[in-house]
Amino acid sequence: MTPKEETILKELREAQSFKALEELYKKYLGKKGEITLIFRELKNLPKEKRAEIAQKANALKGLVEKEFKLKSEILKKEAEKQSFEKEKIDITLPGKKIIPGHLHPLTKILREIEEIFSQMGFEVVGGPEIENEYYNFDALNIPKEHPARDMWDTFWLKEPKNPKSPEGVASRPYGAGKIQNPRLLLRTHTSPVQLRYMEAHEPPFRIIVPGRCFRHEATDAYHDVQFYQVEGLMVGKDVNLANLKAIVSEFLDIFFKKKIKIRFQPGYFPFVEPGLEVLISKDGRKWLELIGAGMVHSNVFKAVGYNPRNLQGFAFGLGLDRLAMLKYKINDIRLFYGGDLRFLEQF
Ligand code: YSA
Repeated sequence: MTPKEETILKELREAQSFKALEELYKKYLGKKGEITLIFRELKNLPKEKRAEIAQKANALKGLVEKEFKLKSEILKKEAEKQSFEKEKIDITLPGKKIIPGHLHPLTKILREIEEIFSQMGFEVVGGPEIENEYYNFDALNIPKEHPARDMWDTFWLKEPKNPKSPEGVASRPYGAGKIQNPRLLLRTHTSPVQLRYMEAHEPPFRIIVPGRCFRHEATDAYHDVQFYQVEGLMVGKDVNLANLKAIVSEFLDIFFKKKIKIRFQPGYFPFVEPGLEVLISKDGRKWLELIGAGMVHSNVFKAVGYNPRNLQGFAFGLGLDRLAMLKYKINDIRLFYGGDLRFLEQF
């Protein structure tokens, strides 16, 4: 091996990076590389020398290319090794815990309720949270100056200045055309949906209406400004109070998976006659009001165009939050709406 060949090989072997190796390749075999120039100069050499020089140049070129390939492999392996070291995964390290989301306790209870009533043949229907005075009060036999309106402290909505403006139209999308009293409010109970359903359907039927209600009242452990009710309505020819009692107590027994102690007592709601309240035993001694109920008043049937002589129906409004409180043994309704994860993560 000539000293020149030795120098070139040494340089190639000592290259520390791909970049350095590339530079060397350029230096010897690039367009203006030293070996390339030898080939270019061949034509200027005397004929007798050409063959010998060409042979030597070819040998040198072959040597450089071989060494270049070899060194490239070495550098590639080293780079791979380094990156493996860097990206090494320690499979013995404890993993990061992924906390899955889950349903809100009230949603769970809601689904259970829907399931039970569905099995009893009830259809689940919905209605608007923004209601008008007609459905929330008037058509439920609670006209404007009726003292019973005080039972439902109401959040009234501001009227749009121009009812024909886009905001005005958008603010009362529900049946505003035909009603006499379109003042808007946040519904105080789910009972208005009774009317909406009856206007559009013929008996016999049985429905439940789960939904959010709003009341402008002071909060305490059992009252909040927003809460959920589940309305029930069954209308037909022979529906009677015994049916109401049977359905309510059957539902509660299935829901709590044991025989539940309940008490029926007279209650007053203008849209039923007779009216009653269902109380449930909190701890065997104290009683909690859970449901308002009764037989649908003839004026309600008249408001939806039914003939009250041919029909009877029962209805009830159940406090879903209170049911959830009893099931989960929670002593303050406001915990459901506080968004405190320490509370919510327990379900
Ligand atoms: C009565 C007769 C019917 O034919 C149909 C429905 C009704 C119920 C009626 N619409 C009503 O709202 N009655 S109520 O004011 O007594 O409320 C019914 C239930 O909702 C209560 O028993 C209670 O469980 C729950 N509730 C009422 N106000 C609440 C509340 N839950 C939490 N916070 C509040 N502020």
